[in-house]
Amino acid sequence: MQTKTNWSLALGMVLLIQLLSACAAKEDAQLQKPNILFIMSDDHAYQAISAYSDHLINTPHIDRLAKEGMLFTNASVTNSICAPSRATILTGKHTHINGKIDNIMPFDTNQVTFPQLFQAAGYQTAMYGKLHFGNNPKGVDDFMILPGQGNYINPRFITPNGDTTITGYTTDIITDLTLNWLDKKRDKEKPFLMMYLHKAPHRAWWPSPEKFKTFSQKSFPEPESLFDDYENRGRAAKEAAMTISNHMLLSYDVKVLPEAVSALEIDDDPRSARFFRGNEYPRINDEQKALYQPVLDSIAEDFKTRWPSMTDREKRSWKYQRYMQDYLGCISSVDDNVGRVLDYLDENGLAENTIVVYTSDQGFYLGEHGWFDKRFIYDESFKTPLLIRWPNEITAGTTSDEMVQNLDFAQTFLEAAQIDAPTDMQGESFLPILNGAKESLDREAVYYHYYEYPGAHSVKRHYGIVTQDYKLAHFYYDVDEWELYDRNKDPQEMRNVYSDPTYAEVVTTLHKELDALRVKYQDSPDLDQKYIDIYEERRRKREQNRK
Ligand code: SGN
Ligand code: CA
Repeated sequence: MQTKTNWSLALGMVLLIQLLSACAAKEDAQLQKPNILFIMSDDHAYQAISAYSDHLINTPHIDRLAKEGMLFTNASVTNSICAPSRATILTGKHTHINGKIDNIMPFDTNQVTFPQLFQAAGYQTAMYGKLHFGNNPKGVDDFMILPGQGNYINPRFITPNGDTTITGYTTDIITDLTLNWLDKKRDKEKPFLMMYLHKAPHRAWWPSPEKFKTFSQKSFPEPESLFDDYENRGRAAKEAAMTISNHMLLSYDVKVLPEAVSALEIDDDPRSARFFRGNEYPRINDEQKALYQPVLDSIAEDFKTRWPSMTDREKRSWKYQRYMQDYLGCISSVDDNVGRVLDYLDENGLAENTIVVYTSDQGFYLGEHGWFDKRFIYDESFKTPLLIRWPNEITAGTTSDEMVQNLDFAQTFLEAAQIDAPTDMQGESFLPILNGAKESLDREAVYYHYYEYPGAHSVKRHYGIVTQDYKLAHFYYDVDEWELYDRNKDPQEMRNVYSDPTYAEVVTTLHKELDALRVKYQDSPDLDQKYIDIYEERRRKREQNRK
């Protein structure tokens, strides 16, 4: 009897020990799961990251991610505009499937977004900064997001417990919030997913007072195509309303005080003065004003002295310089702040097992083709910066020219965290590229579709296919034009060779491949029409409301 009891006791002990160690192993596995720090800025052109090219600015902190990780030279988006890009990132689905075709269309919140899957799998999750999505995020334990586009100075935030306004410069503040959560708010026993989302360098490109001062003294090289005349292209490029010459506003964009503009009796667009009279400049306090005003005065002075005698070309160059000074001033703050966060990871032993991603919601024109803004399938807006560091898995200093897309992020992160991805996501995990398991994905081409037309900047609707060598696009709705670019021979995309007989075979092949991609991703002429009808309906409603 005695013996039997001892035996059961011993067995019980063994079972208990096994159970405890199983729990510990589970906890260990949970702890070993990588953290994800997803850093995204808004409208950050890869041309303005020195890991890609240092002709405009040095971004030493963002560059660290390339030096210590992987730089993607061919990363792109599926629809080059803010909210649609974010919807694609969150759902892992193309615009025509997740329904967020433009910045206006509401997002159906019944859809699964990847942070929800991380949260359900035991991750600590948070989001700070610009979501610009129309809805509050789902699947995050904590968030503070800017309403809509948000403000650069003294921004208001939406939080789970109501609104709050914080004094200071938005890029610094979003970083403070992020660091505060990492340091004080999260459960350090669990892996984390942090979405750290900058507003900068979005229009109207408003740098911090210090950067405004220093960058207004700098000058920058002009891109070769600054004076593009859009010959050899279709109507879409000619009719886009995003030129530095005609659509970049003197007060709103390049910060010439409205008094200086009217002193020269120039008819600036009526919307232009709103920067100084609307919700941006007037929200700053006296202390901030004392820092900004002297720089604004000297810009106004320079403008009044030089503008009247400038040729049109010189005016374009002058505006380009002002644009770059402000845009790059914003980038410089983003870079400094990325540095603060990377330092935090280093100092807290988090660097090794944290996947740090730096990207933008799309690319941007920095004077190429005479433009600012984005939207087109052409490279500067179609491509987006992407740098990823994960010391445990990625070989430092590697470069990949794989055609990865924002469509792939969700599945990549989920696979890295060993969480099952829903089967209806449309991307492909590029984890094998990151950890070197594969040299390339089984992907010959990517698909693109832009919708927001008629709309801001008048970039016509188009869809297309991009391979390593070519780009074929169809502009439709109020045109029916095809464009083909030879990416190797014409990297600046200055010559549409669609009708050039030398490319006849390429055209035939690409048409077939494009049709196949449309089928693969379930896009169709019916859906094109559905999304046109939505615009027609919106227009009818607007007209009715006017009556
Ligand atoms: C605003 C900007 C546009 C910009 C869109 C979309 N105009 O409308 O220049 O293209 O946002 O940007 S502004 O006069 O309000 O600055 S997005 O990044 O949100 O898609
Ligand atoms: Ca954007």
